[in-house]
Amino acid sequence: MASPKFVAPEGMPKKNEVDDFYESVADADLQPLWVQKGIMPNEPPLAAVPFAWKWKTLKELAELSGELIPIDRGGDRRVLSLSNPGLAGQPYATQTLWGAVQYLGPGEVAPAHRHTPAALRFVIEGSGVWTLVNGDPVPMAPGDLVLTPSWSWHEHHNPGKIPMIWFDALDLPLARSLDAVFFENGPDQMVNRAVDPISKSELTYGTSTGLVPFDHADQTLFSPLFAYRWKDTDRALSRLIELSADGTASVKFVDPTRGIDVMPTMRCSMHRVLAGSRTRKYRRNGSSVWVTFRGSAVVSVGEERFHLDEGDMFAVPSWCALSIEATQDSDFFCTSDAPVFEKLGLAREELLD
Ligand code: 1HN
Repeated sequence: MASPKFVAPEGMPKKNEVDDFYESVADADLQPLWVQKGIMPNEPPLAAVPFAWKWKTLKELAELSGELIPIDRGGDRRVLSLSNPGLAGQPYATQTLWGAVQYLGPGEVAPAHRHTPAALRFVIEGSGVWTLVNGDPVPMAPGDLVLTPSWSWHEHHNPGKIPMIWFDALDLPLARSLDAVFFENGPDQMVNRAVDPISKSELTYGTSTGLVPFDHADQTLFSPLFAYRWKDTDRALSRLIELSADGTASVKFVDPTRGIDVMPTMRCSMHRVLAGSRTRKYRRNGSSVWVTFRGSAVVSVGEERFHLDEGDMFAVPSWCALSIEATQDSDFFCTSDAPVFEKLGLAREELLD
């Protein structure tokens, strides 16, 4: 005898029809919005965590890498990346930024290459290194910011007697997430040249404040000035802090021809906080990576508090409140993805005190 057939009452979906529907949707590689959870959260669900790396450890391991690991084609760069413990083992400091220490021993060369991710160096210690940026030799010294913008050829040379350690930042995680990464090795033939004390880029764009060549017609999106010298940064901060009411002063590194960020994906800034002073507490979306260049301070990032000394680095993930209280006169280098957020109309900021 045939089993009785139950028919769903008028207006009620038939269970089998619904099941069949979901199966058909999945088979068609589609997904209904109404079953998604958390696709549009009230606030960014963060993976990266506030985190600090101590200089003592960074330096010890960078030096050890110098003893143990050769650099040549293949390895190319002796770099230890800041790996945010919230990012599941990825070699990234934040969701969008690569941060690292790079070690170049005396007599060593990191060979030429270029990539679409933009990079910058902030020098922490050492001397005698120069970086060839698109054929222009740029000497490096502590406190200097050196740019190697997207797709610019670069190679690092240490003809000196002592090692150099610098902080590297790249927009690599961002570029990766946009499927925008391209990479190319340069010729194996090393350049071996005398280095001018001042790069062509600085002679052209960096010697007189507010003056750039009359016929400047650069079509690139990045600053044609590749090096920002510590003596200039220090002088700007010293003068600003004279005028400051709260013992803090900040400068932004800009393209001298346009007054905009040095590169389209990374903002660079330097912050001075005098002993006993505290910066205002704010949070922004987008993330940043910081280097304590000088001094010591207590920094609060989200729910965390870190005691920082010279060389210590820290990551500020998106939407984590930040404030810095100096215990000694302190200078911090910072790089962030703020230009991206601003250009895309996604920037948000909240002052918390
Ligand atoms: C790179 O090219 C350098 O040129 C440093 O010094 C760090 C990290 C990932 C990919 C490329 C450099 C890098 C890098």
